[in-house]
Amino acid sequence: MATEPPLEVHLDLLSQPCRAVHILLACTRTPHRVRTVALRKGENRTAEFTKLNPMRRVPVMVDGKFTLTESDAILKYLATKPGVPEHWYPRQPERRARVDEYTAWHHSNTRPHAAKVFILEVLLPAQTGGQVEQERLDGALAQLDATLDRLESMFLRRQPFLCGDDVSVADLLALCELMQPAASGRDVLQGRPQLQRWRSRVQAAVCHAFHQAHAVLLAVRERRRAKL
Ligand SMILES: N[C@@H](CCC(=O)N[C@@H](CS)C(=O)NCC(=O)O)C(=O)O
Repeated sequence: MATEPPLEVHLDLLSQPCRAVHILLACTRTPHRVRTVALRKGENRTAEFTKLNPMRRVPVMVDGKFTLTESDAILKYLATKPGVPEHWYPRQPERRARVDEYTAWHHSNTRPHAAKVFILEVLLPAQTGGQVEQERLDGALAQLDATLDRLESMFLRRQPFLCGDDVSVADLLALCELMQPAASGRDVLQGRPQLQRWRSRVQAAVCHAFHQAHAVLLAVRERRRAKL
């Protein structure tokens, strides 16, 4: 009998949504194979990868004949596989809707605002060799601050995790995004004890998977520190 090819994920661990997928796969012990797509080498622009995802973005998941893009869709697909603990993406309609509520909000709030800080502070200076544009960075930090306020006052108001009493895919998307500015040594949760406690709870819930997924990003931080 022919054996099923393992589920494949195309990832670059310097990418925030890719790390969320990586952590979920590790925590749920889903058998899979990682295909690394190094964005800095332009490996997302090859003909082969473009065939897989014409948008040339990671993450991409291939499960047999089924190819899926968009981290949100991939995380929810993986979380509904048989045997995966329910808390990642609850079945009960209201609880599931709470996760969907956050993930819908995430892509126009936490994601662009944290990513902009990283782009201005790390990516653009690395690409152009220029200085950080302080005025633009201050603007980005102010936008991120407003998003962090909302995370505290809305999503974490009465519960330990963003969408309830247990960790879900929403926490993975959020934390991986908020970690991205750490590449410059910036802790965006500094001075925010409520969010710091949430981060510790998520890290404890996913344990070694967090460190595995973030090792590459934190190595960037260490290399930058060594150059100072
Ligand atoms: N909405 C997509 C965004 C994916 C995305 O923006 N991926 C970035 C890395 S974080 C990428 O592949 N960028 C390559 C490029 O734009 O050339 C998701 O959540 O999966």
